[in-house]
Amino acid sequence: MGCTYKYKEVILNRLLLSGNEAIALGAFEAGVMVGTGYPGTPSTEILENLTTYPGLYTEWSVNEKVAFEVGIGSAISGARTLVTMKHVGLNVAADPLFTSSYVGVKAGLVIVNADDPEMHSSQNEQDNRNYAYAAKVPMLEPSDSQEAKEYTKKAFEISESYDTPVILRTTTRVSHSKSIVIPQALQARNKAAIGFERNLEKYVMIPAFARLRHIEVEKRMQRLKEDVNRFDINRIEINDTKLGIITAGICYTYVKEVFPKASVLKLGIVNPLPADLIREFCTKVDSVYVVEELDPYFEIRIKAMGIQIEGKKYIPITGELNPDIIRKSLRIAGYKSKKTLKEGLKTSLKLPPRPPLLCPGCPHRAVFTVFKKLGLTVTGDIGCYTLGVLPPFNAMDTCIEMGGGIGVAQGIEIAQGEKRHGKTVAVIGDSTFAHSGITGLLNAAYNKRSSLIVVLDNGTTAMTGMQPNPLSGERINGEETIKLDYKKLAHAVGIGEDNVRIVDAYKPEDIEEAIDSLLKSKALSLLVVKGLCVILKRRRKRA
Ligand SMILES: Cc1ncc(C[n+]2csc(CCOP(=O)(O)OP(=O)(O)O)c2C)c(N)n1
Repeated sequence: MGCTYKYKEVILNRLLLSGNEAIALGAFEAGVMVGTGYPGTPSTEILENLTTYPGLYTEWSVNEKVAFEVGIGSAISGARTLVTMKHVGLNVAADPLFTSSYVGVKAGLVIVNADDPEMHSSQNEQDNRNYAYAAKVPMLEPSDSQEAKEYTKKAFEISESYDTPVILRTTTRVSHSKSIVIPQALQARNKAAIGFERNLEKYVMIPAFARLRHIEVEKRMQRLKEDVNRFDINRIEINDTKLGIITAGICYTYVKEVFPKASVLKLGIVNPLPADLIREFCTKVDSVYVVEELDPYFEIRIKAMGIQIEGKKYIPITGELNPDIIRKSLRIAGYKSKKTLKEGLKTSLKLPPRPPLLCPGCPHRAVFTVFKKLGLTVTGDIGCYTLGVLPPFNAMDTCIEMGGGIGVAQGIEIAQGEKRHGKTVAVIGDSTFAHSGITGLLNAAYNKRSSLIVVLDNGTTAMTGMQPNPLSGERINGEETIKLDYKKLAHAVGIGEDNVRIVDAYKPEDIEEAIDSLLKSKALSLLVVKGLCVILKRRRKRA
C-alpha cells in the first residue's frame, strides 16, 4: 500500500489516515528511534510508512522473532522501539515475548500485533489477546485511526512507566480503514538516555535471576490492575440503562452504529482488565452483553468476576463481526426495541466470487505445471505460490505455516519409507526460505534426509506487496546489501556440487530435467527456480 502522505505535510492539520499510517505517525510523534518487523497482512504498511520519517532506523528483519529480539536490544539500550507483525508472527516471536516481560525495558518497547479475523490473508484466525494475558504484558486496542495514533503514544508511556513491553493490538478493519487523524507536535527524543548499562539480575534470565524477575512481573501487573481503572482510554458512556454493552476495538464502532442509545463500556486496555470499572458499569445497567470478535476473552474474565453477562451465546465465535451480525445476534437475545435498535443500510448486494489466481506471466507457473505432470507429492508453504494448490495446477498437498513445508516433507518421507521415497518435494518462496526455511534445510542435512527442496526465487516478498528480503540484495530503504548465496549455503550444509541447481523459471524443460535428476540422486538436494515477479518487473520498468 505504501505511504499516502509525506511527513512534511504533517502540519497542524487533519489527515485522512489508515490505522497503519496512524500508528507510524504516533510512533514518530512519540520520538521512536528504531522500527523493526516482518511483513504480514494487515500490519505491513506500518513499517513502510515509518521508513519515510527522518532520523530513525528501520529494518525488515528476517522473521518476527529476530525483529522482536532486535527490539529488545534497542529498547534496553534506551531507544524507543516499535516492532510490527501480523498475528501469526507473534507465534514466531512468542519465545522472546514471554521473557521480555521479565526483562522489561529502558526506553519504551511497543509491539504492534495485527490480528486478521475472517482470515482475509492468513492461514488461521487466532485471538492474540490471549498472548497478552499469558505473557503478562499490557495490551491496548484502538477503534479507529485517531486512537491508533494516540494509543501508540500511550503504549510508549505505559511501557516506560511500568518497565514492560506493551502490545498494541489491531484487527484488519482498524489497520486498513481510513479516518480522520489530528497530528500533534513531536516529542523530543531522549538521546541522553541512550546506552546499554550492565544489569545482570535484570537482563540475564538464568533461573536464579528469573525467579526474582517473575516476582517483579506479578507486582507490576498488580499495580497495573489497580491503575487501569483510572486510565482515560477506558470509557463508560451512560445512555439508555436497559441495555449495557462491553466492547473494544472495531466492535465499538459497530455497536455505536447499531445501538446508538445503549450504554457502553469501551475498553481501551484489554490486558489487564479494569475490574472496578467493569463492576461499576454493570451496576448501572439492567443487562450486559459483551460484543467481541473471536474468543470470549472478556466474557470468560467478567463471568469469573461473578457478574452475569451474555456474549458468545448470541455473538459468533468465528469470523469477523459487522453491524448486521451484531444487530441480528442481539435481536435473538431479545433486543428488538425501536428505541435502541437502529436499522442499518441494506447490504444485500451480491458480488461475484473472485478466487485468487497466479498472475499471467508469473514465474511460479511453470514449476507447478511440472509438479503436476510428474505427479509429485508437494509440501507447500505460504506465499503467492500457495495458489499452486488451485486449478489449473492442483499441485500442492500441504501448507501449514511459514517455513513448515520443508519439515513436513521430511516427516512424510520418514513415515512412507522407501516405497514412495523420492516422490515428495518441498516448495518454498525466497522470503519464506530466509524467514524459517533454512532451519528446515539444516535439519534435513543433520538427520541425513534426502529431500528435494525447491526454492521459488522471484526476487521479492510478493504476497505482502514487494518487500525486499535477504535474497533480493536490498534493504527496506532501497539500500544495497548482501544477497544470500544459495550454492555456498548448500555447500555449507554438506550438499554436493551436483545436488544444488539454479534454473530459469521460464524454462519448464530445464525445471523438469533438474527435478527428475535430483529426485534420482536420492541425496539431499536444493533446486532454485529463479524469475523476477512480473509485477515487480513492470514497476521497475515504469520507474
Ligand atoms: C509467521 C508469518 N509471518 C508473516 C506472514 C505473511 N506472509 C505470508 S507469505 C509471506 C512471504 C511471501 O514471500 P515469498 O516466500 O518470497 O513468496 P512470494 O509471495 O514472493 O511468492 C509473508 C510475509 C505469515 N503468513 N506468517
